Amino acid sequence: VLEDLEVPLARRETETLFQEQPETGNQYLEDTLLRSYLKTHLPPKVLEEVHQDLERFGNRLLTKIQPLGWECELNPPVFRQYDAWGRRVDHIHTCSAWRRMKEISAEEGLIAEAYERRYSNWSRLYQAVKLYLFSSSSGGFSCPLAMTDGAAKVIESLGIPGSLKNAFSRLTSRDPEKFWTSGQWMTERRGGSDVANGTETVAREQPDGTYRLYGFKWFTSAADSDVTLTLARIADAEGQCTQGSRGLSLFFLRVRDEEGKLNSIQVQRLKDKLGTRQMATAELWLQGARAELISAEGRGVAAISNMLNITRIHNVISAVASMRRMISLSRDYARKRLAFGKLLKDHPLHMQTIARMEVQVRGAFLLLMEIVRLLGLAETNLASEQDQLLLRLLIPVAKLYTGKQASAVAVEAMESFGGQGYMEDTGLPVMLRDTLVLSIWEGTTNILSLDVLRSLTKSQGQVMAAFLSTVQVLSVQDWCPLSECFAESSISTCAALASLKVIARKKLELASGTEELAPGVQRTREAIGSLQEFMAAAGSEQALTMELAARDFSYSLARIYTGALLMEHAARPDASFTDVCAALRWCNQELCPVAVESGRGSYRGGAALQDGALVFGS
Ligand code: UCC
Ligand code: FAD
Repeated sequence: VLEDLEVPLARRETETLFQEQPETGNQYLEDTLLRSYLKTHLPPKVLEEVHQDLERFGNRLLTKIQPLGWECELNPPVFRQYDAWGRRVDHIHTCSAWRRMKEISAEEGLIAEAYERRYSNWSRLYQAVKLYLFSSSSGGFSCPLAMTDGAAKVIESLGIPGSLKNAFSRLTSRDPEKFWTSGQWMTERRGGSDVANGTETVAREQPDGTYRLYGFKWFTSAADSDVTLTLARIADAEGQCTQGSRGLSLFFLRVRDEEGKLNSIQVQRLKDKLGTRQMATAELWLQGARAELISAEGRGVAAISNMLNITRIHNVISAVASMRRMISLSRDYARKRLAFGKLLKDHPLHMQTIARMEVQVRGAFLLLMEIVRLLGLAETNLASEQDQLLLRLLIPVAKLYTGKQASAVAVEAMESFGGQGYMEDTGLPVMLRDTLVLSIWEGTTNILSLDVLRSLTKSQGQVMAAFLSTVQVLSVQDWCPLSECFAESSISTCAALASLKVIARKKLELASGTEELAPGVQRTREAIGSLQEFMAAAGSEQALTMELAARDFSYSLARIYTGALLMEHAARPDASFTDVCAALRWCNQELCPVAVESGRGSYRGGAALQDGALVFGS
């Protein structure tokens, strides 16, 4: 009888016991690193205005925008190919929350801010901060915003030609009625990395000087966008096209007309994606889509690279934002969840796990801020040549590194919620899935590692000049072995690296004044030395060495530069204990993996043969 009574009692107890949901508050107010960064770098007047707006925005995100983001997840786009009467309509239906995100983006000036330049060189950084706060609540709308920003950048860099004035003002508008978003159609079936050989779309000139495009675009995200930039090959009078990169030109086109009718485009289907399901990614047939040529003929890749560099920065923003959000939730959960008689936060091993993620996000955040700071300088003609070279180098470095960091952190953070982390309706798996794409789109890790090499070898003269003037000023000739044994291309590689090191050194000099940071400074200096030795040795090796080393080399640049940034931040007079801990911990990892792997012979021809044998088992 007693047992009968106890069972329902126990059940009643369980029925009334709920695990508390992890939550975050106002993301801006809770982000101490963000706030300390802004306080350190922004001029006081700018800081005052920006602070007020960000606090307001943080509240809006929490109360209004986050629920809309979840609605976008629950109501993914639906494709309707035919109407009830059998007519082909190719309609991509998006939910009202998605459409509201578009309005909010305009109201908040999420693109406009960067182009109005109210705060001169700080406008870009301010825009990036708003996008960073918006990202994890945006229900995937960060994606079209990235491409919209990229399109605006391309148009601005062309001097805003008359024919694109309207488009530019809409892409950068604060008026929800006027605001347009853009797509970025680069990938075709034959290849998304090798765009130069993968693009088969043909452009035929029309008597009025416009073009009609014919081809198939294999991935087109935010296919509900108003306009797009895309690549195609111009056919000559005989219908012949130039193959390779030099045959590609850049086009602007409106996706639909005023009535919403597609511009001679057919939607084949929507992609069935692992994540980013809130957003429509379509396969499109261009069947004579009317378009405007906006680059010089054959300069399509170079022209669209302005877009790529912006969207890659947005990728970094999303990577950092997703890490920050996962860790904030994980932190909150640790305060609420009991295990073995105490809260998770009182289990040292659990805290170590979260602290390791925290060090990662701090480094990534500072790297992001550094890039948008440099971009802001470049856009207001305040950047030195060296700043510009650094910006070009750091964008692919940051994109490839933070993409991988974000995936690793998302997986680890998911585990920190135990089984609940795996439950769909907690929203945590959504974050994991959406994070995994960050190392694929906008250039995969390997492709961006090769882009890092491209950026080093490309502007040889300028880099050399920047290098020489910097070394003269800072008397660090000993930093770069410009020995005669270097091949031409290696010299520019070496020079670009040296300018990177000079910056790192400047930051380190600041940090070396703080005694507690000394071990970190020491480790970073050693890593720079190892990098330098690697470069000296690589200079006399075959090109294969640098290709095989490209990924580890890029990781080394990311880790060393980020270490220097963390140290700089920790060397501020009002730095906290945790700033110092984060810097030291970052520097305790292997900062120069390329030197370690090189020492193991990983980049020799023999290693490449072994790789092939290992993969194919022969
Ligand atoms: O994935 C996509 C959209 C996803 C949805 C939106 C996400 C938004 C962000 C997240 C927010 C949530 S759109 C597709 C993205 N596709 C890629 O990223 C392509 C990846 N492949 C590459 O990056 C390749 O390296 C290519 C396509 C750039 C290689 O092309 P080429 O033609 O073979 O390369 P070349 O011949 O080396 O470069 C041609 C010219 C050169 O200039 P010149 O001719 O003056 O010497 C290069 O220096 O382009 C220049 N160039 C660049 N310049 C190439 N890349 C760059 C660059 N990054 N910056 C400056
Ligand atoms: P491939 O180029 O076939 O690459 C396959 C693998 O080979 C990769 O791991 C790559 O790193 C590796 N590889 C290739 N070449 C080399 C090399 N030389 N050295 C070493 N490794 C190499 N594209 C658009 O244009 N617009 C969009 O809106 C868009 N939206 C997307 C949305 C989603 C959700 C996804 C997943 C993709 C989207 N893409 C879009 C496409 C995306 O940009 C490409 O998938 C990506 O650039 C890779 O191209 P690919 O798929 O052809 O892979």
